[in-house]
Amino acid sequence: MPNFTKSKELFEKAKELMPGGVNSPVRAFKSIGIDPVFFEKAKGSKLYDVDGNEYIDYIGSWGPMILGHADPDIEEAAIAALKNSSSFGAPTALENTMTAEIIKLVPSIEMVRMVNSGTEAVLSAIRLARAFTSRSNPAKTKIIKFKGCYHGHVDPLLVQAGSGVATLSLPDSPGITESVTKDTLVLPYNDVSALEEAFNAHGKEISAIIVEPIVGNGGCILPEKAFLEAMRKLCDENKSLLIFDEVMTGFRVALGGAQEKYDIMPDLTTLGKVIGGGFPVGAYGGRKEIMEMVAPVGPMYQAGTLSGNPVAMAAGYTAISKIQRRGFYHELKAKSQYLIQGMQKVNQQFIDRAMTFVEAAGMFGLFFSEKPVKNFEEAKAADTEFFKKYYVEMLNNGIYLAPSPFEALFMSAAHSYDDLDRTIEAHEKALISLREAALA
Ligand code: KE4
Repeated sequence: MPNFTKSKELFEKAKELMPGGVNSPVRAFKSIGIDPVFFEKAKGSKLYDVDGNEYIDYIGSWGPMILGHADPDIEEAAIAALKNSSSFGAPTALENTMTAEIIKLVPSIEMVRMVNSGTEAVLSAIRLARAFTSRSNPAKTKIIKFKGCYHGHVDPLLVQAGSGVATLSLPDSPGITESVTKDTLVLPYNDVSALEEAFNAHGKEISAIIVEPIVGNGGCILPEKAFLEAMRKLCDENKSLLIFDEVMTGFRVALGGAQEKYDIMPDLTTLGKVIGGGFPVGAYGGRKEIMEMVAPVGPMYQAGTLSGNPVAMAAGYTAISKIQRRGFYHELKAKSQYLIQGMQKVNQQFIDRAMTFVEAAGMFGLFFSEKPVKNFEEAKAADTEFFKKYYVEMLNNGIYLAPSPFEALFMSAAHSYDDLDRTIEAHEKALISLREAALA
């Protein structure tokens, strides 16, 4: 049982200083019901907490650390940029280099704007979609999103569905008014008929669909190809825009993201995480005719003091250069599959403990459920209570998973097969311990 003394002391102090003692809610471990761990350093696939405990990391800072922590090339590039000043608030050649690379790698992007977070990328893309579609039809104000998809803390998207399928939404957080969410429709994921119904009822008013093309915020949930194809078709028929929120899937599930994996071209794409190499970076991009609506070329306003700053560009460019190495995604996929197969083999001893797994190369997930999870309702129906107990056992065994059943897990190039074997052993130890506890 690891010693968490210093983490607990720091957390008690942190709770006096920051809401919940954290700078982002999920880090507080609230859904698990234990205190969070404070970390001191990380290298490759390993995390080291303030009490000296070592963990194999499957969060990777929620996606950015696809090369592993403290990548030496990213460090070197960021330090070199830093020496020339961390920010100019003026154009730099590095922004040309970085944006040219994103345009080269993301199939649907012809022009891109750099911002400072995934949230900022999404709120800008939503504003841009409405600006673009309302030119030809001012009635186009509605946005479709899906239950279980999270797109950052963007007011119009922090909503829960009202009763029924394609209904207007209610704010999911105080401080957000109904006037902001009344144009948001929330539909079930992987439900083509609900999507068709929504367009039948509101097609003329739908400005855009925004979707996680592989869900990473409701647990890891794969799309049915027909679902993505239906979105593309309905948007074309109704002159609505399709926005792929690839903040998590971009450069994670394939070099060209989910749009390359499923060969579906969105009109706009949002990016983040991997493209920052661990620094605050987001981006939104798409067809040139849409992006030229953005100021100063077009009338849609969006701005940012540190957007495209040289340190983040140097780190991000190094990251998206290194992942172009031949076989990079093949290796990530093989590691995720190896880990899942090892855990499934262990599960044969626990036929009373059903588990399903999802693999999407550098992203994967697990549910304590009998059958594969296709949408958020089914994710919620999985044994989330058992997940909490399992989580604590794995943490105590030195495995750092996402502290919620409604998150994805992340593989990195730095994970070794020894890490994976240790994780499989920890998985077996956790299930045995929990079976013994249940029988006690
Ligand atoms: P950021 O503003 O956190 O950079 O990105 C928001 C965002 C947008 N779109 C998708 C698909 C995302 O997954 C995210 C953020 N992901 C969460 C993890 N579930 C970040 C972790 C956190 O909120 O602390």
